Amino acid sequence: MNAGRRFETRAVHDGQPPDPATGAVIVPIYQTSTYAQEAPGRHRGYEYSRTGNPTRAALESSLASLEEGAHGLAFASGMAAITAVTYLLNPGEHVVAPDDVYGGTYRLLVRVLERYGLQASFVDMTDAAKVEAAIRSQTRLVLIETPTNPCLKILDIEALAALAHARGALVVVDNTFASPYGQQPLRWGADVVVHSTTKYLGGHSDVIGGAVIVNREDLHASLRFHQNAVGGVPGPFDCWLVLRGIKTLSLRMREHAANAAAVAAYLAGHPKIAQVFYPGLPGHPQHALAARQMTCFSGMVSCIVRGGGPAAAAVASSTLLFTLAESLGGVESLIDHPASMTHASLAGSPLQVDAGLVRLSVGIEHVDDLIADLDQALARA
Ligand code: P1T
Repeated sequence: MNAGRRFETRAVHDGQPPDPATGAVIVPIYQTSTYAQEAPGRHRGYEYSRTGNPTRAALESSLASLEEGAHGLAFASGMAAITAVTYLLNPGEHVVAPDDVYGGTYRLLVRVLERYGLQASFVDMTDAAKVEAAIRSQTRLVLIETPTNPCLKILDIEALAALAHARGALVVVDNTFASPYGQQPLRWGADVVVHSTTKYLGGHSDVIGGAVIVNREDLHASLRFHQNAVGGVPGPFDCWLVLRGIKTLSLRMREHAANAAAVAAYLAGHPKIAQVFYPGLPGHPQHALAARQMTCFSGMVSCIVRGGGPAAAAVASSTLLFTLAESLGGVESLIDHPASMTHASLAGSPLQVDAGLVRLSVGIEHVDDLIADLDQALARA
């Protein structure tokens, strides 16, 4: 690891030296399930690909470097990564999570893990007093998502970590929306970082993956044990795709953010838009915190369309360049209607999202074309 080097350099090189066997400049896809042993138990560090694979090891090392952590672990999806973190908990323990959170995370905590004896509370984490009040003696984990999905609230990692640690809870940050280019949660006191690598890290909408990054050796040992014991690992080709995406992460994030800032400014001036959420806008309620905590405001923009659900659905159905689809973080722009798509699992719960909300994953196309596309879609709505 080259801790002294800049992010852009580490993204290209760390974990990815030329292959020692052949000199191949790109880490090979070690498409193998198992490894020959010289004698029983005598091998070159790899026994079986659920336990370890050289392509996955390269990705894990790259991820650790990007997040400035000691250890990275790769998983088959973002949900598999979050699930792996919950293996740190025991029945009867409690999680505090944001009231604005990815629908799949809510579904996991409430509809799966409650059956196994875990409890979860969802609170507005922009208010430290509400987090303080939600923490119980059984609280073992404070799960932070920042920016939150889909309303892009910015949560103060340093302040929440101090509060959680004082009460004996671990702090996990889902850093998917910021990417490691935009924010390094371990620096602010987080114990664990998770990612859906499906998004900005992969960057090309062609792979599903997840990651966990930690510094603490005890957490690493437990997570590594469960990664192997439970088995939600990614295949070598998927690891290779994420590794390739990582090399251009900084270039893409700068372009995503520049385009998103222009799109947010355009939407803020549009008469059919009631409210815009983008942490880079000076009017965002946590803009000052975002400017302090983030090194890039990322490419996600959400807005409330006047006229509620039907108007929002009409806009989402009328764009030509922004593809109507779930997910985010790829080079191509996507548009999402959270209430009926990514956050449909919150329907009927206290966390249900506003039907007038539209979420944009702003890509790296020319910004004039993106704004023209939104302009024609809003004109039709
Ligand atoms: O889809 P998967 O790779 O399993 O990642 C789940 C996940 C975890 N955390 C956050 C913050 C996420 O946004 C996601 C996935 N989100 C979408 C698919 C979406 O469109 O919001």
